[in-house]
Amino acid sequence: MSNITQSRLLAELNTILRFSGLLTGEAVKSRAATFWDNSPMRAKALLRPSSVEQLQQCMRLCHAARQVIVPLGGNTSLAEGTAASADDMVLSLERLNQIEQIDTVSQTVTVQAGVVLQALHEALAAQNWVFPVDLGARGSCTLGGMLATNAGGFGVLVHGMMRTQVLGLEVVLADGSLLSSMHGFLKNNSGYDLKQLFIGSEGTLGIITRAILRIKPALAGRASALLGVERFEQVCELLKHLQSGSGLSAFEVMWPSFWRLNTGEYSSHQSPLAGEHNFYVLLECQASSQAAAEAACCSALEAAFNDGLLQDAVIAQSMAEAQSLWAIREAYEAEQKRFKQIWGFDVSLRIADMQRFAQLLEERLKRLSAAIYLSVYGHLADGNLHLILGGNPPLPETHTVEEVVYQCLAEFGGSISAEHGVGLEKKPWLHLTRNANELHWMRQLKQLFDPHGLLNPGKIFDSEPA
Ligand code: LAC
Ligand code: ZN
Repeated sequence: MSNITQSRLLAELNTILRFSGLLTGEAVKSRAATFWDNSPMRAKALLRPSSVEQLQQCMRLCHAARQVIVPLGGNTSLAEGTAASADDMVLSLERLNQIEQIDTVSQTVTVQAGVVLQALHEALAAQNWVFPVDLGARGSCTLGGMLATNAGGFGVLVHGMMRTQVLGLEVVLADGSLLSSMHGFLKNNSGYDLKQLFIGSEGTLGIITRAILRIKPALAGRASALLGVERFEQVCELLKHLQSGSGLSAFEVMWPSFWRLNTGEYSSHQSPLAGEHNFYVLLECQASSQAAAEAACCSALEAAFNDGLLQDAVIAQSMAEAQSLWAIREAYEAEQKRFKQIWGFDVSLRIADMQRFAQLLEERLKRLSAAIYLSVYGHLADGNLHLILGGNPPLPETHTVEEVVYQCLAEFGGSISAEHGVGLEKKPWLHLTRNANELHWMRQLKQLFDPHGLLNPGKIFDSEPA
């Protein structure tokens, strides 16, 4: 145990980080708490190492001083996974932002944790390669944060989540030591696959610093279409239909509550479909050329139309039209304008249960408060729904609202977090998804890797059972 004082800790960190790498006081406060919350960032200091060695030195010092560290990626967390107190230090990976190597023979890219997703997409596109994970926060989320939360997004039905893309991982542990598993090939069954422990661990077991990820040759053609569908069974039938031979690469479903909100008076978007529908499906098909993608999409939709699976469809005729369709799906402005209070949920459940769940939840929320608006949408093929609950006061307490949602979800055996993680926000409900034995072994792992509880403590679960 070291008796290093706080002022000495800061002075030594300053020496390691060479001044501009260490922010304190007003420089910390001048940053927003998160992408979603403009209040000042709270932290005793913000550490911005520019190399893995610097990061290790910082961690060694902080470990000796028993200083709590909250790792930070693109700050787009939706579950308070990076919330910090005024006594914590935040460690941002923002200066570890190099794409180190694109290896088109091995079909891999080696990245530092702070690389922004969009920057990776652009660097690969220039060489006709692609990293297949994509999501709305692409302009700010970082690969390290995406790995730490096992992010999903739009392509999961074909390519899997972040975990599926990882061949190699490098992690700095709580004591500053390096755990490197930077292999660049898929098959490696030579003992425990340690890197898997850190993927989705929300920065509680180690700090992800570098990774070797899988890349794929880019398909030049992408066709997007928006469909209006009458019945939920038809939505599911459509998915199955499109999964055979159309090159389906995304299948997003939006309930009318979502559609009305995001094409209505609080939105800058307009519905490109004339009528109203019970379900809206936004899909994308990929192929080796634009003509082939459009042909595959058109013929699959024609067949579906002839089978009576859809009521209406628009197929984007240009990249700009495709983008305007996707902008409706990725929008979040309308809910922010219309509601003073917003509760977001990210749940998973069997596809077959989704509509009954959405209906039952709507009824129960109505009973709780007529002021709550429920907007439903999500990555249907992944069994993943996002729920936005919005309203203006007077409204029930957050806990009461969460109880209604999670109680309903538990009746369908769903998970309280599909792709956004647990953070602080979902911690009280984790027991609905994870049994006591699972939680016991999670705590054992935390104890093993971080015995002093210095890495993002209190996230996912508390160190002692409640
Ligand atoms: C989305 C984010 C909220 O799918 O996960 O839009
Ligand atoms: Zn999502």
